[in-house]
Amino acid sequence: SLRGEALMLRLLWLFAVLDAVLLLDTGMLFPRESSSRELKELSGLWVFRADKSPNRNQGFERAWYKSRLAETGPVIDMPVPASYNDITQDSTLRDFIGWVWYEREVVVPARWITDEGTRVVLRVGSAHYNSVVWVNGEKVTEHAGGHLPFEAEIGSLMRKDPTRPCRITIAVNNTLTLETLPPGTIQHMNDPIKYPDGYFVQNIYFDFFNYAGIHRPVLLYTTPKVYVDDITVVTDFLDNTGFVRYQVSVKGAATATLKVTLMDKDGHCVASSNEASGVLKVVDVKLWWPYLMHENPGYLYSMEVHLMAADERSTYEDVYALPVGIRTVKVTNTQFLINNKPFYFHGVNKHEDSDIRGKGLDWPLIVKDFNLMKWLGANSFRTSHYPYAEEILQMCDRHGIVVIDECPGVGIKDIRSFGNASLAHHLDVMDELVRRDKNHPSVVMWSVANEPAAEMQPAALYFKTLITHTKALDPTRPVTFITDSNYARDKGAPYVDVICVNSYFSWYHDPGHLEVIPIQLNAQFENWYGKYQKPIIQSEYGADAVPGLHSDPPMMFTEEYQNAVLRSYHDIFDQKRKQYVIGELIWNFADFMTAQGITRVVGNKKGIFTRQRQPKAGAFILKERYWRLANETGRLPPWTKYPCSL
Ligand code: GCB
Repeated sequence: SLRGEALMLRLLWLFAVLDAVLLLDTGMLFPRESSSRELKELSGLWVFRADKSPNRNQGFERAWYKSRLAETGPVIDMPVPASYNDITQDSTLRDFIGWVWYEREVVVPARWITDEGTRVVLRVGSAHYNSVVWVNGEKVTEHAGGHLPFEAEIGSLMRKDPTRPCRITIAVNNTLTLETLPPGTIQHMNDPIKYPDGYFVQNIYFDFFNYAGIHRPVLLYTTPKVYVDDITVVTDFLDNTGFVRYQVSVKGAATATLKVTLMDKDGHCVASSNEASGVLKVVDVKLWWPYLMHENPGYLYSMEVHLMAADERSTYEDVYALPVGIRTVKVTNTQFLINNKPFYFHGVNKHEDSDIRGKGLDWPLIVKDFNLMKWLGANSFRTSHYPYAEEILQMCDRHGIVVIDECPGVGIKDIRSFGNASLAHHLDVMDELVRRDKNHPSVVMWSVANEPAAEMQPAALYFKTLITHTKALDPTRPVTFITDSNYARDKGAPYVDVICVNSYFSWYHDPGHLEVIPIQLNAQFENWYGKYQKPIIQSEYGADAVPGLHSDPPMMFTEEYQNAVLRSYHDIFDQKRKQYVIGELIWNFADFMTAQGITRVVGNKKGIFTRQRQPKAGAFILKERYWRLANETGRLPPWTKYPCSL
């Protein structure tokens, strides 16, 4: 029958794409407690010292990791997670470039040590930028790149001397080079008339403060020696049957017995299997829907994987539960489809940024931001300009906030950053990002870069390789890269599924001339669509507004001017969204810190909320619009339509 054929095709597709997602050889599952796994958060106060020696290398020369940090010099308290920059009154620490050293001693339950069948894993949620980690003076791992997690098994090391506490030392260096992501350069100023001896600065090509330190939780967790290393799910549905194609990878033993159970929200088993890979069929499926697109958004099942194995010494049991949202994503020439229904992105661009803690993970801030996004009627955001904390993506899964997941490929402006070493690192970062985020239903698209100098000749091959690689890693999600309004910077455009354009008409171009917006914005859309016939998202637009600054007629930097820019853009969006424009993301959700410069007044003021999350006038314009768009495009049943306030 036709339906049978469609079903067969679905299943074949699921199998084909899952094999691609499995190209990665190890997992990076989010650490979760279970009946077989314990977890110890190391958030709180760490011991800290910045290496202010002229070559910033004294810590390595004198092996600071060999003993307590307090024994080799002065130390201060440093909270983790947090950027270290804004914690003290010392401007040399705020603007520090080089290695900083963190240390923490931890005592673990005795059975973690005595039970040889237990793995103890040290996991750093993220640290910016290069990190080296020692346990009791022995190096256990290193990692290049902020914004993504890394881990090391440290059980055997701890067992060497079970009587003493375990000393964890982490050195972190925020120096950027032409081959890091984002790229940067160190410039030595050798003119003795102008600069002190040995003076240097770091140049960056992106517009946010280069906050550094341990930005996300550090923790220890245990698993049995035989354990669930990774799970990959790819979902689909036909009529009211859902399909969860999954693959579990096991480490530590050649064979293991598995039991995979899919539970609904109420804890009822809806499907199960005893295989390491297969398809779970869910009758009367409850799909994962975006916020404001359905009366019950963000529906999550829980996939419980239960492993049993044995060797000559012992038996092992591991349990891991993965939240699973069943949904599909497709792109046509003019539309973005979620569960086969057109989805219009009415959302924001964010930063991980706030007073005092900088880029450190902060639960009150996270929850406040979600409340603000929901108040605003935002159904989506882009993780400009780097991967955000997993904890944030989990919130998105649960609340149905759709995510464009961006890698830290921002500020690629120098031709030397298109070389082989840069590309190799960029590919690694995409691997790490896909490995970490592949199972989030909220993540619907990968963004490989923001505003690279894509007019340069080597960009064509660079982006072809990068985008093809990303699509091979994950054929289930579209890929984009973010361009600015310069049409010459389109070298990546032939390979992407969706074109994302940032533009600042009447701001960086024709400053003060609001009247140019309609003509220039219209031309922008017509040109990009005319050339590529791909759907377009306005991935950034906006204007700085210093809160409380007013003028009528509007002048730049006032709240009225920001309002006027928004209104003008919205008029054109309303024409084009009936055709091929599939979304609009304001720049920015909130004001954020940047490097100091003559165009920034204590940071970037394009937020519609202040850095303290209070609304500027523009927030109310956007709120009215987003709720109107939601009512128009969201396909909410009439009885759940929302008024303009919650
Ligand atoms: C952009 C960048 C963003 C900046 C913004 C601005 O195009 O993508 O990082 O902050 O413009 O305000 O200049």
